[in-house]
Amino acid sequence: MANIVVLGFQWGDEGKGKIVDLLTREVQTIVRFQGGNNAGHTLVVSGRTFILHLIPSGILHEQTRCCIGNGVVLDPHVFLKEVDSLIQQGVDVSPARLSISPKTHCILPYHKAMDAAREGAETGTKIGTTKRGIGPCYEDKVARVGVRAGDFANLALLRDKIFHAMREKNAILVHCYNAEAMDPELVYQEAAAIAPRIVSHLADVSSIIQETLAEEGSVLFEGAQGTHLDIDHGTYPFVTSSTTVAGNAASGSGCAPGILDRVVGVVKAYTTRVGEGPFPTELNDAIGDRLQQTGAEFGATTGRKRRCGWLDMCVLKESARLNGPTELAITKLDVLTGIKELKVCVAYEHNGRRVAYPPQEENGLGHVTPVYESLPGWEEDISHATSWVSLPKEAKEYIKYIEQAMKAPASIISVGPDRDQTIIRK
Ligand code: 2SA
Ligand code: GDP
Ligand code: MG
Repeated sequence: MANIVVLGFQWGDEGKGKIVDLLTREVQTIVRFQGGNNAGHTLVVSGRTFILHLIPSGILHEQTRCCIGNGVVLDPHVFLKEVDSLIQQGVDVSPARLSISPKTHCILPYHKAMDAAREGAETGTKIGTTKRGIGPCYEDKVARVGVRAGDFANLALLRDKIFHAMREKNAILVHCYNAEAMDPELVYQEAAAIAPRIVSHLADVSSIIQETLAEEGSVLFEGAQGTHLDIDHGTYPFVTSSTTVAGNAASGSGCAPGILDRVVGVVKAYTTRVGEGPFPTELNDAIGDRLQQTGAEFGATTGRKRRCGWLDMCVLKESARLNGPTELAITKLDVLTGIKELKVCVAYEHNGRRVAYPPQEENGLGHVTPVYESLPGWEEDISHATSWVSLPKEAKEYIKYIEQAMKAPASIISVGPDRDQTIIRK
């Protein structure tokens, strides 16, 4: 029994939700350890589509216990909406199956107001956030004025914390952004009204992990966003506000790093990005449009069109360096069908030198020129391929190229959104 970390190796939306759903068969417990409802994981099961933002993608498997770890930021109203929508679809989301760590920080309406005000401001850097209040909530956590899920069990404490945090927030909203002040009593009343439901899901996630291991079970740690959106290692400042790399699977859920056995790097067969920020292999041409349309590249949370481009091995090799993948899951290979010449970025020209990894200074990726190699494409429809041998020679070469550059085997190859459109290599 191995514990598995599943991570996005590009800028998010690699298809992590589908891969988590597949690997869930091998585990008993699933934990989300960072991010919040900025994530959007799409799962297609026998033609039915589920989009999950906060609740771990493993929830669709009845035998699993799903946890929201301390490293997540949780919007309690969105959480309950997602719970209700899953109940309507016949999924068991009772507290016995779905737990929230009391240490998880909560996104409240003033966090969303701050996010929207900053993104709408004329000055400052526009990040292209999802406007879900993610950054402001993590700011409060680090500033030690955050409201945690456990506080919903103590309404007097909850009220005090909301009033304290909002004094500063209202001053900023009004004086810096010319926005309306918010009423702390109203924010508190709305939170208090849902407190009993939130409290019913509180559980010690760290202990659940330990219990799973003690019973010889295993745990899957579900990443959100992607390595190059990491607050430290991503394309700062065009990043999300959490640590998205493998190391955080342990601290964001409350376990020791030594228990992480497998790291599965999810790699989309081309590159996409939503929001602002540098993207060296971006294609603003007919091939870019083709990838966007064939791949149905729209944000699962905001519906924004995703920017599309060629595969970037410099970005991927850095992800391998940061996360140490034991294996890869390569997704959306079917989307490349019919493109005669597939370009892959193998290095960058940067300040007159050729480099193999992203330059580390701020906006380094904004000042590189990609160096490409070409690989032959294939014409055959691969969306029903279920075995390695049934893939066209060129598709196999493309996969082998990625494996060699990243020094990790591709154990899963995805050729369509459905659970069944998958090649598992033993
Ligand atoms: P935020 O809201 O503060 O985390 O935004 C900061 C940057 O992080 C990017 N980001 C994402 N990029 C890709 N996918 C994400 N999830 C959704 C999805 C996105 C959507 O699955 O499609 O629907 O738009 C995600 N979440 C955050 C964001 O674009 C900013 O660049
Ligand atoms: P995540 O955020 O990494 O979980 O990815 P998203 O769910 O935001 O985006 C991935 C999209 O690609 C979803 O709409 C999936 O249903 C879809 N998808 C996943 N794997 C494949 C695949 O192999 N081929 C195709 N065509 N679509 C896929
Ligand atoms: Mg997504």
